[in-house]
Amino acid sequence: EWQAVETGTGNTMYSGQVTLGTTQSGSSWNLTDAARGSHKTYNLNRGTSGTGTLFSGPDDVWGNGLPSNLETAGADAHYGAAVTWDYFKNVHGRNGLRNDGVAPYSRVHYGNNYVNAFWQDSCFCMTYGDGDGNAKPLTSTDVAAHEMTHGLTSVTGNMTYSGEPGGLNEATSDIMAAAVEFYANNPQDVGDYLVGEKIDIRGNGTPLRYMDKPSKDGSSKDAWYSGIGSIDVHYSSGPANHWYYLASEGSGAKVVNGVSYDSPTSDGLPVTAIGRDAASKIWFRALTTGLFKSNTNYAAARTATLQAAADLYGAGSTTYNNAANAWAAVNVGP
Ligand code: ASN
Ligand code: ZN
Repeated sequence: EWQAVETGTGNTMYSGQVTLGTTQSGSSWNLTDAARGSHKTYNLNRGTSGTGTLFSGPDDVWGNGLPSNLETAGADAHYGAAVTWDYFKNVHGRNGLRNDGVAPYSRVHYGNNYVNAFWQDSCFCMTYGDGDGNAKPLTSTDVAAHEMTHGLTSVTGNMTYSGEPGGLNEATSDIMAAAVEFYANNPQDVGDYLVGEKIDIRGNGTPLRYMDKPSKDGSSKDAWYSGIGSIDVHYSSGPANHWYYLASEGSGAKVVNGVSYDSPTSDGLPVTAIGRDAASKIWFRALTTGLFKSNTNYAAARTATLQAAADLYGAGSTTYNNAANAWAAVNVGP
């Protein structure tokens, strides 16, 4: 029995036709990405435990773009994990979540009509439901990057998943999800500061979250306030998501990749952009070098990211000062 590293074709639901890392074993192919830590994608076939079966078949073409073809969600999840792996490696120099060259694995078709996706430390894996009517798998690139980033957070800053640290944990996943989507530069899924805009969980075409003005979702907060640690972590993420948008793009009205944003500031002062690459590098450094910790709250996240900005760009540099102004704009001050 011999195995070969292959490049397959994925006909995804959310990202059009993409290249997938696959493996040929004898006369069949499977979704094992040998070039990316042997990341594997499994079909749970509506089960809720174990790994189900590794996607494999008689050819190296995966899915047909429709959710009724069970390979389609597999292709999306396999692609999302690949671009997230590439982003961490090529942009941040991190060889896998634990920096050990080993990938987590992915499971799709979890349960029946299951409208969520999640990361688990226990299996070191990401899992995706098929959504309402089993017709909208939660396997878009930004959702995959969000869940995979939970795995990165777990082995680095590990911010406790409640209170302000929980909001920062969630924001870390949204921030890296946006960065990965821009990095992937997929024509069918342009980079944006929206989370989950492809999976239509609400059924009305609106995204799950907005980073330019988080309160647009009706629940998230645009700025820090003293009680923010008591709300759901997917809403207390708002000020950090807003910091990332403001730092990346600056305040005011703007169009990026055809999407319109308008980002007001809580102090009424304008914020000048440092650019998405700098904002992402600052956040990633704070997360992965011991600056973010299990009990990091908003005030500590400001201190940590400004330390990261000082390390990368110099204390008192323009980038440092604008990163600080973006924190002031979400009501996190010294
Ligand atoms: N999709 C959710 C998340 O990653 C799942 C959860 O709340 N545990 O945050
Ligand atoms: Zn999350």
